[in-house]
Amino acid sequence: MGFFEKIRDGLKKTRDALFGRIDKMLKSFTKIDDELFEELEELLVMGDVGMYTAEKICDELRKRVKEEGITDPSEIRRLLEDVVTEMLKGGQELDTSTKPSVILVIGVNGVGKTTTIGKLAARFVKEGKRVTLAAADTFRAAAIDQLEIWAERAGADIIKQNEGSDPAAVVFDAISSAKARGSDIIIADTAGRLHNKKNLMGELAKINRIIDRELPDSAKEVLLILDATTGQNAVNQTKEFRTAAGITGIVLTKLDGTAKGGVVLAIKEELDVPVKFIGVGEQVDDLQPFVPEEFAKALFADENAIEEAAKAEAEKEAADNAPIAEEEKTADEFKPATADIWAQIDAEAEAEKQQLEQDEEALKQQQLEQEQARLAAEAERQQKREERKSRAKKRSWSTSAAEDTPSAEDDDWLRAWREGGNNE
Ligand SMILES: Nc1nc2c(ncn2[C@@H]2O[C@H](COP(=O)(O)OP(=O)(O)O)[C@@H](O)[C@H]2O)c(=O)[nH]1
Ligand SMILES: [Mg+2]
Repeated sequence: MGFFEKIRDGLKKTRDALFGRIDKMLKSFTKIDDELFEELEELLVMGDVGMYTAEKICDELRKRVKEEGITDPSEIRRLLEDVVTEMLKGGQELDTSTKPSVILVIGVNGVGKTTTIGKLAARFVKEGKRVTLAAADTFRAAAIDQLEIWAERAGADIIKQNEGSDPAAVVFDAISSAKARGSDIIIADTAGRLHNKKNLMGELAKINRIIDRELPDSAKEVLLILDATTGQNAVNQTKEFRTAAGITGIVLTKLDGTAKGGVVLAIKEELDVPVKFIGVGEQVDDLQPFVPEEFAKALFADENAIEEAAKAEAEKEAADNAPIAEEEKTADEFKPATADIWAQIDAEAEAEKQQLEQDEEALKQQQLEQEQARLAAEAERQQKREERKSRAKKRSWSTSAAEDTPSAEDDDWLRAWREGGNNE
């Protein structure tokens, strides 16, 4: 089955839901007016295209309708195909230009990371490339076994360690192994769930660091795998991973099982991350490079155009089905990471930790000094208060002492009072 047939079949549910409704709606209109665009926008939103992107598509359609002087609603379909194609274009190529190149595969649990890696590996091996897989999802033993099965199926090498081991160490070993064996491509699997999100992001950052230091001049792709059946939630996942991992592209899986294929548009337009591959089934050849024209055609073109495209593709495929020459493979012994390199990495981590501790210590010292200064100032104020008080006390003591001693006037008054006979 050719690529186009694959994606046509894979997108069938989205096509039926999204395009089926759009087609019906367009047929119910005799002229192009605001109401048509409003209904179209609503249908696009229902097809998981997203509000923002649906609006943008309709604005562009309005512009083109005006420019081209189109009046027939049935022409909207062709325009839609064009607008969507242009919207999706850009950044589709996977950069595997160096030897080795590295592809880091990330995403939440169950989206299809391991399956996608297996399919990718098979694709590269078929192109005559040597592939090394890194089983860096060490969270569960089953994840390592699953990747091993795919490695065998695809004819790829695999580097693994025990469950629970450091994922960055697995990636490191895979890089050393790939260098020794002359691998063309390293693909690293990762865990989709750890004890918490901070751990997961920290781990991905560490793996990224190892790749950057061991392969500073290599082509690197960080592919985020998204499950199309989650619809708009896929957009949110992209936002979460984007900051931590430096995503270079998306692989959208399980398009075969969903009518939410429109989410491709939302991802590209809202987040500006290109979709590079799409998964349209569980089999090894169910991963397809994402070609915007084909995608738009599979969604919006009429049946005749689709049949023609499929036929043309089948002919082309038959023509260039020449066998690919096997590249000579070196079989050098793989040397696991030497202790001194790990010592260096550990030393770096230790230095980082010490710096952190020093900064903390300095901060504490500073706080201590501030507190001491505050206490000293307070003590000084207190002393001054005491001094004032004692001065005041002295003053008040001398006044009351004076009051206690009867004055001459007092004596006169007392005498007068007594002599007056207390006549009140
Ligand atoms: N229908 C369909 N199923 C897929 C696709 N990609 C992956 N899967 C299935 O999704 C499930 C989870 O895949 P897995 O690779 O283990 O996900 P991971 O946890 O991200 O590594 C498996 O049952 C796969 O067969 C796809 O494109 N289409
Ligand atoms: Mg997995």
